[in-house]
Amino acid sequence: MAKFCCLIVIILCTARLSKGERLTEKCLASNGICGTKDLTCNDSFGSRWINEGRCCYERPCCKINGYSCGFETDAPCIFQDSTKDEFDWKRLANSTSSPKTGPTNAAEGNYYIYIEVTDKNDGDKAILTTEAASLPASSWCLTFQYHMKGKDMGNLEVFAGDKTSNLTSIWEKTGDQPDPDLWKSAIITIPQYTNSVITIEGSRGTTAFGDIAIDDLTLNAGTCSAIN
Ligand SMILES: *[C@@H]1O[C@H](CO)[C@@H](O)[C@H](O)[C@H]1NC(C)=O
Ligand SMILES: *[C@@H]1O[C@H](CO)[C@@H](O)[C@H](O)[C@H]1NC(C)=O
Ligand SMILES: *[C@@H]1O[C@H](CO)[C@@H](O)[C@H](O)[C@H]1NC(C)=O
Ligand SMILES: [Ca+2]
Ligand SMILES: [Ca+2]
Repeated sequence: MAKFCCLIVIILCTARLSKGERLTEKCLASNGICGTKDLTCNDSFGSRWINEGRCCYERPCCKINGYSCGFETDAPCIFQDSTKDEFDWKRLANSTSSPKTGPTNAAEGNYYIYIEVTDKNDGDKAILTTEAASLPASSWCLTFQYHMKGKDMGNLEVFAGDKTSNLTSIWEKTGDQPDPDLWKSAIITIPQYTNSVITIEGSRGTTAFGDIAIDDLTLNAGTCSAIN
Protein backbone atom coordinates (compact mmCIF):
# COMPACT_ATOMS: atom_id res chain seq x y z
CA MET A 1 0.00 0.00 0.00
CA ALA A 2 2.79 2.43 0.94
CA LYS A 3 4.54 1.66 -2.34
CA PHE A 4 1.33 2.34 -4.24
CA CYS A 5 0.93 5.78 -2.57
CA CYS A 6 4.46 6.73 -3.48
CA LEU A 7 3.80 5.79 -7.07
CA ILE A 8 0.72 8.03 -7.15
CA VAL A 9 2.66 10.96 -5.71
CA ILE A 10 5.31 10.51 -8.39
CA ILE A 11 2.71 10.30 -11.14
CA LEU A 12 0.90 13.46 -9.93
CA CYS A 13 4.11 15.42 -9.72
CA THR A 14 5.28 14.27 -13.12
CA ALA A 15 1.85 15.09 -14.55
CA ARG A 16 2.05 18.59 -13.18
CA LEU A 17 5.50 19.02 -14.66
CA SER A 18 4.68 17.64 -18.08
CA LYS A 19 1.48 19.71 -18.23
CA GLY A 20 2.86 23.09 -17.24
CA GLU A 21 6.54 22.67 -16.47
CA ARG A 22 6.45 26.35 -15.65
CA LEU A 23 7.01 26.03 -11.94
CA THR A 24 10.10 23.94 -12.24
CA GLU A 25 11.40 25.92 -15.18
CA LYS A 26 10.87 29.12 -13.25
CA CYS A 27 12.67 27.57 -10.31
CA LEU A 28 15.54 26.54 -12.54
CA ALA A 29 15.59 29.86 -14.39
CA SER A 30 15.93 31.79 -11.15
CA ASN A 31 18.78 29.52 -10.03
CA GLY A 32 16.33 28.13 -7.53
CA ILE A 33 16.76 25.00 -5.50
CA CYS A 34 14.14 22.92 -3.70
CA GLY A 35 13.65 23.60 -0.03
CA THR A 36 12.05 21.49 2.69
CA LYS A 37 8.32 20.79 2.85
CA ASP A 38 6.56 22.97 5.47
CA LEU A 39 9.60 25.19 6.01
CA THR A 40 10.10 28.66 4.52
CA CYS A 41 13.19 29.11 2.38
CA ASN A 42 14.74 31.52 4.85
CA ASP A 43 14.24 29.00 7.65
CA SER A 44 15.99 26.31 5.58
CA PHE A 45 18.78 28.37 4.07
CA GLY A 46 18.97 31.74 5.88
CA SER A 47 17.52 35.20 5.66
CA ARG A 48 18.80 35.93 2.14
CA TRP A 49 16.57 33.22 0.66
CA ILE A 50 12.98 33.66 -0.51
CA ASN A 51 10.25 31.36 -1.86
CA GLU A 52 9.82 31.50 -5.61
CA GLY A 53 7.18 29.03 -6.79
CA ARG A 54 7.14 25.33 -5.98
CA CYS A 55 9.02 22.13 -6.51
CA CYS A 56 7.52 18.63 -6.48
CA TYR A 57 6.19 17.04 -3.31
CA GLU A 58 5.03 20.41 -1.97
CA ARG A 59 8.56 21.56 -1.40
CA PRO A 60 9.13 25.28 -1.93
CA CYS A 61 11.38 26.49 -4.71
CA CYS A 62 13.95 28.76 -3.08
CA LYS A 63 16.22 31.39 -4.55
CA ILE A 64 18.61 34.01 -3.25
CA ASN A 65 16.77 37.29 -2.94
CA GLY A 66 18.64 39.32 -5.48
CA TYR A 67 19.00 40.73 -8.96
CA SER A 68 21.70 40.95 -11.58
CA CYS A 69 22.18 43.01 -14.73
CA GLY A 70 24.87 42.18 -17.27
CA PHE A 71 23.34 44.46 -19.93
CA GLU A 72 23.81 41.78 -22.61
CA THR A 73 20.24 42.39 -23.83
CA ASP A 74 17.64 45.13 -23.47
CA ALA A 75 15.90 43.06 -20.77
CA PRO A 76 14.74 45.33 -17.96
CA CYS A 77 17.15 45.68 -15.06
CA ILE A 78 16.17 46.32 -11.44
CA PHE A 79 17.83 49.70 -12.06
CA GLN A 80 15.90 51.67 -14.68
CA ASP A 81 16.21 55.00 -16.38
CA SER A 82 15.15 57.97 -14.27
CA THR A 83 13.42 60.93 -15.87
CA LYS A 84 14.64 63.28 -13.11
CA ASP A 85 17.92 63.87 -14.92
CA GLU A 86 19.35 65.44 -18.06
CA PHE A 87 20.22 62.35 -20.08
CA ASP A 88 20.27 58.53 -20.15
CA TRP A 89 22.68 55.64 -19.74
CA LYS A 90 23.18 53.79 -23.06
CA ARG A 91 24.04 50.17 -23.83
CA LEU A 92 27.15 49.56 -25.94
CA ALA A 93 29.73 46.97 -27.00
CA ASN A 94 33.42 47.63 -27.69
CA SER A 95 34.67 51.25 -27.51
CA THR A 96 32.78 54.48 -27.00
CA SER A 97 32.94 56.94 -29.91
CA SER A 98 35.19 59.45 -28.13
CA PRO A 99 38.92 58.69 -28.06
CA LYS A 100 40.84 58.67 -24.75
CA THR A 101 37.76 57.98 -22.68
CA GLY A 102 35.54 55.00 -21.97
CA PRO A 103 36.31 51.26 -22.05
CA THR A 104 37.30 49.23 -25.13
CA ASN A 105 35.47 46.10 -23.93
CA ALA A 106 32.74 45.06 -21.53
CA ALA A 107 33.73 43.85 -18.06
CA GLU A 108 31.35 40.89 -18.46
CA GLY A 109 30.05 39.45 -21.74
CA ASN A 110 29.97 41.86 -24.70
CA TYR A 111 27.87 44.81 -23.56
CA TYR A 112 28.05 47.44 -20.83
CA ILE A 113 26.18 50.68 -20.18
CA TYR A 114 27.79 54.09 -20.14
CA ILE A 115 27.16 57.81 -20.20
CA GLU A 116 28.12 59.49 -23.49
CA VAL A 117 29.04 62.99 -22.34
CA THR A 118 29.80 64.50 -25.78
CA ASP A 119 27.30 67.29 -26.47
CA LYS A 120 26.22 67.45 -22.82
CA ASN A 121 26.69 70.30 -20.35
CA ASP A 122 29.03 70.34 -17.36
CA GLY A 123 27.39 68.57 -14.43
CA ASP A 124 24.57 67.00 -16.47
CA LYS A 125 23.40 63.78 -14.85
CA ALA A 126 22.17 60.38 -16.03
CA ILE A 127 20.42 58.49 -13.24
CA LEU A 128 19.50 54.82 -12.82
CA THR A 129 16.95 54.10 -10.11
CA THR A 130 15.17 51.21 -8.39
CA GLU A 131 12.17 53.54 -7.84
CA ALA A 132 9.80 51.30 -9.87
CA ALA A 133 10.63 48.20 -7.79
CA SER A 134 9.30 47.36 -4.36
CA LEU A 135 12.48 46.21 -2.69
CA PRO A 136 11.81 44.23 0.49
CA ALA A 137 12.91 46.02 3.67
CA SER A 138 16.45 44.72 4.01
CA SER A 139 20.00 45.84 3.79
CA TRP A 140 21.46 45.17 0.35
CA CYS A 141 24.82 44.47 -1.19
CA LEU A 142 25.25 46.32 -4.46
CA THR A 143 28.21 45.30 -6.61
CA PHE A 144 29.25 46.38 -10.09
CA GLN A 145 32.31 46.97 -12.24
CA TYR A 146 33.00 50.57 -13.18
CA HIS A 147 35.27 52.24 -15.71
CA MET A 148 36.30 55.90 -15.37
CA LYS A 149 38.95 56.89 -17.87
CA GLY A 150 39.17 60.46 -19.15
CA LYS A 151 41.07 63.59 -18.18
CA ASP A 152 37.94 65.58 -17.35
CA MET A 153 36.00 62.72 -15.83
CA GLY A 154 33.00 63.68 -13.71
CA ASN A 155 31.40 61.79 -10.89
CA LEU A 156 29.91 58.33 -10.26
CA GLU A 157 27.80 58.24 -7.13
CA VAL A 158 25.40 55.83 -5.40
CA PHE A 159 22.56 57.18 -3.26
CA ALA A 160 20.01 55.35 -1.13
CA GLY A 161 17.16 56.14 1.20
CA ASP A 162 13.42 55.93 1.74
CA LYS A 163 11.22 56.69 -1.25
CA THR A 164 9.55 59.47 0.72
CA SER A 165 12.69 61.36 1.77
CA ASN A 166 15.89 62.76 0.32
CA LEU A 167 18.48 60.16 -0.49
CA THR A 168 21.89 59.86 1.18
CA SER A 169 25.17 59.53 -0.69
CA ILE A 170 26.62 56.08 0.05
CA TRP A 171 29.57 55.78 -2.36
CA GLU A 172 31.36 58.10 -4.74
CA LYS A 173 34.26 58.19 -7.22
CA THR A 174 35.40 61.38 -8.90
CA GLY A 175 37.82 62.00 -11.75
CA ASP A 176 40.15 59.87 -13.86
CA GLN A 177 40.87 56.68 -11.89
CA PRO A 178 44.27 55.03 -11.34
CA ASP A 179 45.03 52.46 -14.09
CA PRO A 180 42.08 53.97 -15.97
CA ASP A 181 42.05 51.29 -18.69
CA LEU A 182 41.07 48.69 -16.09
CA TRP A 183 37.57 48.02 -14.84
CA LYS A 184 37.32 48.33 -11.04
CA SER A 185 34.98 46.60 -8.55
CA ALA A 186 32.53 48.48 -6.38
CA ILE A 187 31.16 46.56 -3.38
CA ILE A 188 28.67 48.72 -1.53
CA THR A 189 26.50 47.88 1.48
CA ILE A 190 23.17 49.71 1.36
CA PRO A 191 21.62 50.17 4.82
CA GLN A 192 18.08 49.00 5.46
CA TYR A 193 15.21 51.41 4.80
CA THR A 194 11.47 50.78 5.01
CA ASN A 195 10.83 51.54 1.33
CA SER A 196 14.28 51.52 -0.20
CA VAL A 197 15.25 53.31 -3.32
CA ILE A 198 18.80 53.11 -4.68
CA THR A 199 20.18 55.28 -7.47
CA ILE A 200 23.38 55.19 -9.52
CA GLU A 201 24.20 58.62 -10.86
CA GLY A 202 26.78 59.49 -13.50
CA SER A 203 27.60 63.12 -14.09
CA ARG A 204 29.63 64.89 -16.71
CA GLY A 205 32.86 66.67 -15.85
CA THR A 206 34.14 69.71 -17.73
CA THR A 207 34.70 68.28 -21.24
CA ALA A 208 33.75 65.33 -23.45
CA PHE A 209 36.63 63.28 -21.94
CA GLY A 210 34.42 61.76 -19.28
CA ASP A 211 32.56 58.65 -20.47
CA ILE A 212 31.70 56.56 -17.39
CA ALA A 213 30.77 52.88 -17.86
CA ILE A 214 29.37 50.19 -15.57
CA ASP A 215 28.74 46.45 -16.06
CA ASP A 216 28.13 43.20 -14.19
CA LEU A 217 25.80 44.61 -11.56
CA THR A 218 24.32 42.56 -8.71
CA LEU A 219 21.98 43.54 -5.91
CA ASN A 220 21.55 40.92 -3.20
CA ALA A 221 19.72 41.09 0.11
CA GLY A 222 22.01 41.33 3.12
CA THR A 223 25.15 43.30 3.83
CA CYS A 224 28.20 42.71 1.64
CA SER A 225 30.25 41.28 4.52
CA ALA A 226 27.58 38.63 5.07
CA ILE A 227 27.89 37.67 1.39
CA ASN A 228 31.62 37.88 0.79
C1 LIG B 1 11.51 34.08 7.43
O1 LIG B 1 10.55 34.93 6.85
C2 LIG B 1 9.36 35.06 7.61
C3 LIG B 1 8.40 35.92 6.83
O2 LIG B 1 8.25 35.42 5.54
C4 LIG B 1 9.71 35.66 8.95
O3 LIG B 1 8.53 35.73 9.74
C5 LIG B 1 10.76 34.82 9.65
O4 LIG B 1 11.16 35.45 10.83
C6 LIG B 1 11.98 34.62 8.75
N1 LIG B 1 12.93 33.71 9.38
C7 LIG B 1 14.25 33.93 9.35
C8 LIG B 1 15.11 32.84 9.94
O5 LIG B 1 14.74 34.93 8.87
C1 LIG C 1 32.83 44.39 -31.23
O1 LIG C 1 34.10 44.13 -31.83
C2 LIG C 1 34.26 42.81 -32.30
C3 LIG C 1 35.70 42.65 -32.74
O2 LIG C 1 36.06 43.68 -33.63
C4 LIG C 1 33.26 42.55 -33.41
O3 LIG C 1 33.37 41.22 -33.86
C5 LIG C 1 31.85 42.77 -32.87
O4 LIG C 1 30.90 42.63 -33.91
C6 LIG C 1 31.71 44.13 -32.24
N1 LIG C 1 30.41 44.20 -31.59
C7 LIG C 1 29.52 45.14 -31.86
C8 LIG C 1 28.18 44.99 -31.21
O5 LIG C 1 29.75 46.08 -32.59
C1 LIG D 1 15.14 67.54 0.57
O1 LIG D 1 16.02 68.38 -0.16
C2 LIG D 1 15.42 69.59 -0.58
C3 LIG D 1 16.39 70.33 -1.50
O2 LIG D 1 17.70 70.24 -1.01
C4 LIG D 1 15.04 70.41 0.66
O3 LIG D 1 14.44 71.63 0.28
C5 LIG D 1 14.08 69.60 1.51
O4 LIG D 1 13.81 70.27 2.70
C6 LIG D 1 14.66 68.22 1.82
N1 LIG D 1 13.62 67.40 2.46
C7 LIG D 1 13.84 66.67 3.54
C8 LIG D 1 12.69 65.85 4.04
O5 LIG D 1 14.92 66.65 4.12
CA1 LIG E 1 27.95 42.90 -19.77
CA1 LIG F 1 17.36 59.55 -17.79
